[in-house]
Amino acid sequence: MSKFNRILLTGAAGALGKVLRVGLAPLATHLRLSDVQPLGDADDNEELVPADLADFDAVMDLCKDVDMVAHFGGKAVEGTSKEVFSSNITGGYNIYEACRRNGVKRVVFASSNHSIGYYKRTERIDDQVPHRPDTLYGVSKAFTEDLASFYWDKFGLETVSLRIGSCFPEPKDRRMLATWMSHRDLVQLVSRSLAAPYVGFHAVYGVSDNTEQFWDTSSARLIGYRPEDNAEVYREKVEAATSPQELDDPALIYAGGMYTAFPHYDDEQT
Ligand code: 15L
Repeated sequence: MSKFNRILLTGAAGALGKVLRVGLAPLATHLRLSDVQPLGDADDNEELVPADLADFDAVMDLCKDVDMVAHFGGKAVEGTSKEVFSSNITGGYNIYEACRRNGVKRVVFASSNHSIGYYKRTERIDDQVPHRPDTLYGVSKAFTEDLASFYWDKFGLETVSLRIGSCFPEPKDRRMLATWMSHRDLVQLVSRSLAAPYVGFHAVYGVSDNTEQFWDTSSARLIGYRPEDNAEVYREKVEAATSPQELDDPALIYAGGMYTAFPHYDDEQT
């Protein structure tokens, strides 16, 4: 796979960021790592640049002399409107605008299945369906996907948008038997997204080769992704540890699972 001069990884101290810090190292001469959380000590090929994504000047500095960005920073779960908008919407805008001004070629964006969470698990959806976000968090991911599409059409800045299912060491519940992506498959998907010769604006579903699947994953195959893991090997363990859900439970009906049943988080603040 081609070697880049410099890749920026945002969210490098997060759960997936830590996996990619190791997994992407062979792809770049310099791996620039950023987060608001501590990043530890720098390895030989690493540059540590702490930054708040809501601070445009800091993000401008972050994106200088970078070939491509793996944007995994921001809030990774539902939150209050203030939290989600500042880290994911302002933060997403700052990344795209700083990439444009710095001439960055491509962003690999950690979107989420929650941008389309209100489709039912019985509907076979592909990457072309309209967004149906299930939370403010999902709305922020849908917003950044639209922003990415705009930056491609108007300014020629490419994006692969990864609608990640559930990326954990192992599936934790019955839904994740369909939505799970292993860490090994994550590294492959991000590597392929960085290395593909042409992507324009391209959305893909980030899941392993699970026997049970909610989404049409063919757009990921177009960029060479061939997942190696399958959640099925965990089925017995997961089913023994969890009870089946009621048939009218939204967490069972919709692909977004329990996120579709979350309240508005601002209500808890008042
Ligand atoms: C996500 O987008 C979250 O980041 C992750 O924590 C999981 O909740 C995942 O979705 C999921 O849908 O399982």
